[in-house]
Amino acid sequence: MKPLVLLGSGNGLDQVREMLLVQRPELDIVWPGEAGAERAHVALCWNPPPGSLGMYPNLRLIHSIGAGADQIFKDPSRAPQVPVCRIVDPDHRLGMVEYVLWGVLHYHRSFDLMLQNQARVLWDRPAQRPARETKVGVMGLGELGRAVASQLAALGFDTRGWARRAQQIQGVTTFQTGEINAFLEGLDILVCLLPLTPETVGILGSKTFAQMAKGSVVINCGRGEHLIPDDLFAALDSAQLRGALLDVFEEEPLPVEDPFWRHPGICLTPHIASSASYEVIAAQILHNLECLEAGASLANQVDSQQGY
Ligand code: NDP
Ligand code: OXD
Repeated sequence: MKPLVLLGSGNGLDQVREMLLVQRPELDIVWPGEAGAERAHVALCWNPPPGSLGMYPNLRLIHSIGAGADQIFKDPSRAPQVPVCRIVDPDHRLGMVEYVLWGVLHYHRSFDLMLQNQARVLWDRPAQRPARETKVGVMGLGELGRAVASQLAALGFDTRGWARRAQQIQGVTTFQTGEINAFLEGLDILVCLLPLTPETVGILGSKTFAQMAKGSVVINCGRGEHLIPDDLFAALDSAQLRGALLDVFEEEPLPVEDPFWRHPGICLTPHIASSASYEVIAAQILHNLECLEAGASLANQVDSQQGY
């Protein structure tokens, strides 16, 4: 049996290995440096260190154990002809819908202001408005963003969506890449559910914030590198933005000294907006191993040209 090698760490890589072995005990799943690793034909990855993929010349499949595969494309040693696959899970979608709905409602109903008031023992009733008067924009209308935009629209929010290609979602006004200004204009809440690619890195910066409504909010569930931290602090300090809900960071776990932890305008969560279960991740990897062995087409293959 040709080995599978585990590259990187975090996001449950150990648990995925255990789950795979429960289902297929005969699999030879090794860490770098363990016997046979150099012969690996499949790499299972979460944040593989740059330069690591190139150390396995027999790879026939590179599998992310998450929805995003950006960390794999960052490795310059990756052989471009080896297919890259990712996880797509309906429960992942539901988790993301719950998280973003919570975030949107938190700001739309001014719970952020009321929590601050409670800390000051202040009885003050922030103005409330109907959902149809709050403009929410979702960047990225893929497996996750599409479901999020659709549910926001179903709750009555004035919902916009932005993707590379033309999309149709009931109740959502959609825009394509070149229409970003019209998409952003006057938004109250911006949700980022984009993959990280050279085109989307740093997209949450001053230029974007300036086009949104005064006192608006950013929710970032994509990747830390989508956000330019100094631009966020400047926008919060000038009150162009009233708050930011951040789930993803350039370095995870977020270092204790990072100013994100302590800024009063920031609410942060430890990359939990949504996660696929280890059972589903293992089942999808096993399915793709079978496809590989049978020479059949792989599921959830990432477009290596686009990087997502
Ligand atoms: P998909 O690949 O299914 O969808 C990506 C979407 O982004 C598509 O609609 C695509 O447009 C759009 N897009 C890509 N590039 C651009 C661009 N340059 N301009 C405009 N739109 C663009 O991804 P998922 O929905 O599955 O996941 C999105 C991201 O969410 C992941 O890559 C990951 O980074 C993050 N994530 C975070 C989690 C968390 O817990 N915080 C959990 C899971 C994922 P088009 O439709 O036209 O191709
Ligand atoms: C991700 C994930 O890609 O958690 O962020 O699956």
